[in-house]
Amino acid sequence: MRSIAEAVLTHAQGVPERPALFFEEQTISYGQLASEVKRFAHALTTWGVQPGDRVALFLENSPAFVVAYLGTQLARGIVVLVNTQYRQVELTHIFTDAGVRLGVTSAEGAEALQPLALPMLKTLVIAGKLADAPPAGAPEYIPFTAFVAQGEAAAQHPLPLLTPETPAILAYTSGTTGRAKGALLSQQNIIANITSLTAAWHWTRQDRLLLTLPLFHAHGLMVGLHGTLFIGASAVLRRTFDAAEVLATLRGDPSITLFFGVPTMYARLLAEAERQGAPAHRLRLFVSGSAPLSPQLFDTFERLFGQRILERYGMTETIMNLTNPYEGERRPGTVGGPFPGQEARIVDVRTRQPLPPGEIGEIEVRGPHVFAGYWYRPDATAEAFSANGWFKTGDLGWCSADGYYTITGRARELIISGGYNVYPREVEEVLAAHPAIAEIAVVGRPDPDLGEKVVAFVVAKAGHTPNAAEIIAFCREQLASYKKPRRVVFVEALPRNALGKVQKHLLTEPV
Ligand code: MLC
Ligand code: AMP
Repeated sequence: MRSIAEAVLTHAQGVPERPALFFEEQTISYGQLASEVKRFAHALTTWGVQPGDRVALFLENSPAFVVAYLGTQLARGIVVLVNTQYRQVELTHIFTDAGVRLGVTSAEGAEALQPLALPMLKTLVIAGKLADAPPAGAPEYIPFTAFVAQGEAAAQHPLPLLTPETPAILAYTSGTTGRAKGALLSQQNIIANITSLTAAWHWTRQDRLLLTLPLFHAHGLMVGLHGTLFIGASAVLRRTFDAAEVLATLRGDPSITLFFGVPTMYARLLAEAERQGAPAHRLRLFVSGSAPLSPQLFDTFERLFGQRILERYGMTETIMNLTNPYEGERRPGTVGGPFPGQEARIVDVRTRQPLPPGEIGEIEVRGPHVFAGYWYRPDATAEAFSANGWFKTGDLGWCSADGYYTITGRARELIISGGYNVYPREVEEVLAAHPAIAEIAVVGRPDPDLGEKVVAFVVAKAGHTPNAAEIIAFCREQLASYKKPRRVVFVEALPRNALGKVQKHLLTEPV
């Protein structure tokens, strides 16, 4: 199998009636999914998509997302993933940097894109209710169904074959500077990783995943959706996560066997289960990742749900790296060891030499799952690798003598809030432009629900008295809402060292 799209076409030939996706009232079989995907791919080629062209998905979870995702790859386009919370700063950067020609979005998404100057973007395929006709100068709109129908006439032409090297996904992920970089993943990265992952977690065709994670990030897409479609299993896809609804589904649907979530989802499930009682369920596996799962959450979950959560560790550039065992000890507070066919090690941050068990250093990984590089950023790509193809994750940790990795911190400045990454620098850059702000420092603080929350320390400009609400609103206008400060602390000055660098560890807020 060389791609997830090919896997879907193969399942469609062998078992066309088997359900692939359940979404709201719809049941979509492999046969139906494959024919929609092929039509979408043909429609793209008819429209003029060339191999390597970037097609952005700026879309909530829905079958249309899955069709457009696989269809784009089948037509040899590169899918650009876009979080639906992104606003003008992120959208302008991603669409421009990736040179997106065609976008698939909702009517609301089209509204968010319209005022931005995006000269490369020619057309938007609108899934859902069509917005009013676009104003002059804005991209052309085509309704999703009409677009897919254009593929009908071309359906007899063969589609080009995907090879392992074919670029598949451009996923933006930030770095130490405020600007996100596009991590380019190939079909080989995807297939190598999902082959290891499905084997490690004993994923079979009989499994049914309750999928409430967003499809525009690695966890929902490259673990949840890829695993399901690769193996020929099924998923109950939800638009969003809602703790009460998930509990009701676990209680009422004995066919669900798998659930994957970020720690915030587990914290909310537990809070809800404590209110209404834990459901009797038939799941064989709960997986957590994207942010640290506390041993306390692990224990309480085991007590209430009778299952030890399997924690794993991944990253956009590498998809999944480390996993606790399916069989064997799932050790709380650790992320286990490398998936089959992949390698990991701990190195000294300065010398880049491997460290013995028990010593803290940076985690490096290597294998066929590791991306080729950042989109048109050879400098950043070179910096991301050590000698001999080891990828520097930027995460700190140690490995026990028996091979379990524990993540202790991050070499880069990063806040993980509810499983979403927030780079302080990006928020600082936006807020530094606020007319009443002289200086700003953004940090992460522990939060019982989100794991970490965004807090801003602000020095007001002389003669100005900004309030927290207006600063938060200013941030929300330009950036994804989850990046806004949850708390704003006004200070006289920021602590700086002799070189003038802000010493964030000295920032303290009044209780
Ligand atoms: C939503 N909000 C958040 C937030 N999510 N604020 C901080 N952190 C978050 N994670 C804000 C919204 O901006 C909004 O603010 C308000 O909360 C309500 O929005 P909502 O859409 O109703 O949110 P909710 O349903 O509560 O979302 C919580 C959540 C979601 C946990 C379900 O954050 C989520 O799906 N997280 C998963 C992210 C994920 O998939 N990460 C994987 C990345 S891949 P306002 O002000 O607008 O009302 C990766 C690699 C790997 O990391 O290893 O997996
Ligand atoms: P992203 O770049 O959005 O893919 O986020 C990847 C980052 O999420 C990693 O570099 C880690 O910092 C973090 N992460 C993922 N899984 C875990 C985990 N199980 N425990 C701690 N951090 C994690």
